[in-house]
Amino acid sequence: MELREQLTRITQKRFALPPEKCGSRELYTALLELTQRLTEERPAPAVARKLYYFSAEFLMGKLLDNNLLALGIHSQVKELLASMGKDLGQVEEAEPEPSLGNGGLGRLAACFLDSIAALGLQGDGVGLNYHYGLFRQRFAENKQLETPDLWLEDDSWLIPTGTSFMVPFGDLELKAVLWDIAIPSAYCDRANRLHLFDVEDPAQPPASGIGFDKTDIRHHLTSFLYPDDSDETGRLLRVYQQYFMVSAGAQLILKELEERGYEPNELADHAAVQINDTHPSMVIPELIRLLVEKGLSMDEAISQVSRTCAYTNHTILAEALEKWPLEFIEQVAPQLVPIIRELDRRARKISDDPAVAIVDENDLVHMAHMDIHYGYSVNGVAALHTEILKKAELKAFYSLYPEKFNNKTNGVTLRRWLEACNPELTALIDGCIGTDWRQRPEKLEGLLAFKNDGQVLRKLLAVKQGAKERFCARLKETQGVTLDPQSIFDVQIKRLHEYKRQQMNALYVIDKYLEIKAGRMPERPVTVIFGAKAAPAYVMAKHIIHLILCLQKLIENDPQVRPWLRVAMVENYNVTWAERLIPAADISEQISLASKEASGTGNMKLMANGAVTLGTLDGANVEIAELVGPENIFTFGAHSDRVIHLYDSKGGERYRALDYYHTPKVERLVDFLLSPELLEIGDPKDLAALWRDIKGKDWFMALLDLEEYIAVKDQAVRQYAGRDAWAGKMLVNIAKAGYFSSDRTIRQYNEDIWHLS
Ligand code: 26Q
Repeated sequence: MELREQLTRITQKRFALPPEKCGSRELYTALLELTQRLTEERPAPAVARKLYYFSAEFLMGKLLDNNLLALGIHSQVKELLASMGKDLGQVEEAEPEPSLGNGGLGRLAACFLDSIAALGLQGDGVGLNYHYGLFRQRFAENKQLETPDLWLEDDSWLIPTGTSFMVPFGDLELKAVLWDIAIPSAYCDRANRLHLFDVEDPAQPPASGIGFDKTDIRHHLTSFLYPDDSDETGRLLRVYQQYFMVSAGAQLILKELEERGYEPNELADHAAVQINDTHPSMVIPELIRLLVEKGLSMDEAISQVSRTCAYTNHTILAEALEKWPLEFIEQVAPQLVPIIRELDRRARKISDDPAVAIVDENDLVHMAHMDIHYGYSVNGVAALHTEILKKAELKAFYSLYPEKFNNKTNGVTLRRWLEACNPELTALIDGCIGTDWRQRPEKLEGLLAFKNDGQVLRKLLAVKQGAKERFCARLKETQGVTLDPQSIFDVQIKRLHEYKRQQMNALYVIDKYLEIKAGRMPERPVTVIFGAKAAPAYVMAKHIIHLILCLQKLIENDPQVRPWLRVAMVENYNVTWAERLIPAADISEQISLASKEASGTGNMKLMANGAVTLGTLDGANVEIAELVGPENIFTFGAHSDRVIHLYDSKGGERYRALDYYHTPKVERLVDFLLSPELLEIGDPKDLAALWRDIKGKDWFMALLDLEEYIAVKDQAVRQYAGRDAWAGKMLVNIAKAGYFSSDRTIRQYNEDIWHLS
């Protein structure tokens, strides 16, 4: 049936209207239904071994655009709507964004699902159907306020499956109801699934506010996505969530194994489980428990599970490595306690080093340790990160199991992060090198042939300019902020965390402000754009947001500075904003303290859209620098070895913020936090707390790298003026971004870890 006819049938049936008479909301719902139907017709890929990607977060972003592209009907639908006087972009505005993730880890899981499907591999995601996604952020009085994000509507991408499993907790039993989101493959006529479990009787949303009764597990288990580890509340509920997810997921695996005609003692041959950080780690003892229930001996069960499960580490921040009190597990899933103790006992036979114990002397269960002993693969997410794991954080494990350790440098799906979010750049690339790069992203290197082609370079600059103008229009419309699209867009977009050092960028802004006040103008006007949410209980992160918003206000009201320097913080930064901002960025800020950012993935998206990185040699920045060469990236800052040495109490040369504060330049910048200008705008208490912290502690060493950062950024601003040379840098960055396609990453996971086909 023709598309027009299908769409008409749906709108007539639902709204008794032809599509021409429908508004965006109705058209969105109709296209949702149409897309769902077309996807449902697609079979799953079928091979001997099936992957289950377990993750507490899947930050999917809007799906309509992505799915229309994957189904190959995007341009048809766009034209069809246009013929009715409708705009697909406008229709997409009606779609709520499912924000079932905090940041990098959740978005990586979403990119991976896209790539697994694109490559035609058989692999499903397993997670939770949170009713509230990540909170919505609003700014009032230069501070962050959180409001609930109720993303679920009657019409959504969730497909009811009719499947459910009983999950036995210590004090109650709950039914886990399975909902699916279809993941259509971009290149073959198949679809995988994202399985999201929910409680049977979820609580109705309260009339207002974000709070709820955290002890009402039965109704609230899936209410809420945890806004990362800096939020200490409801830790027990988090353990309930984790067990609910893995128990239902493990039961699903064993049910599918049986349906595919295999025995429980063949699990490892037919299933692979990837554990995305430690949040799903209890899947290991749970699978062992279920296999023993099905008649396997403990030895057999452990052997099967150890050849099924593989673990990905995403962090080296000690405070983010999960350790749960055994008594929590005793309450939530007492049936796992003897299994965990047995796993610990066996691990202690392999090594008596307390550093590798699963249950420590304080009866804390180290989730990562369980994964490493009883998983067959341990991977980091960028080359440097994996090396640090092997040499430092997980050194004791590396000497026990060197063969388990491997690196899988992260990647991003260029279908969303280039084709969909930047069709203008995509068209320019296609015009230069054809369209094969979609399935062979390394072919983007063909662009290097155009490095000295003035016409292509000018087109590239024009594409960037267009994206900047669209972003400005959008920001004006939504936040009433007017920016100058001719200025340099210097963009730092990521969760707010001290180690990511947005505070250092704020100190750069202060430096520029003072320079301009003294009559020294930058080579070209600069707009420093931030997008960041702070975990609601992360006090210092909120102080940093406050500082940035105060600087924004200060400069906005200063006619002398305003033409040369602007600060803009985008409210409620999320996937949808990222899709608008990334095409518009000139400079990509990746300035974490070396050794602290496991990989970063925003760095890859920005690079693919022609932003030039200004970064430390941290995470995947190291690999970006190697690929593009020193003339196409701006690097600065202490190297990871030195940083690790400065943290090492045995090193004798510990970092002292005060030593760096007491230089004429740095002192002036830091003290500006307590200047009359800022105190007039901001909250003196918050500014003073941040000032004290930076001066007295500065745990993530912003002052260590500050002066070099300012110098290198000034250099980038100067180089921007040479437009052709800058466009050459942009082109090289795009050309080299193919390596960071998540298709490459997933091929490597499959070849080295999953062996699905
Ligand atoms: C832990 C305990 C209790 C509650 C929450 C959490 C929690 C939640 C989320 C801990 C960590 C996270 C998220 C981590 C994360 O996003 N890590 C990022 O992963 C990316 C993908 O690999 C990397 O690119 C980033 O460098 C890394 O910071």
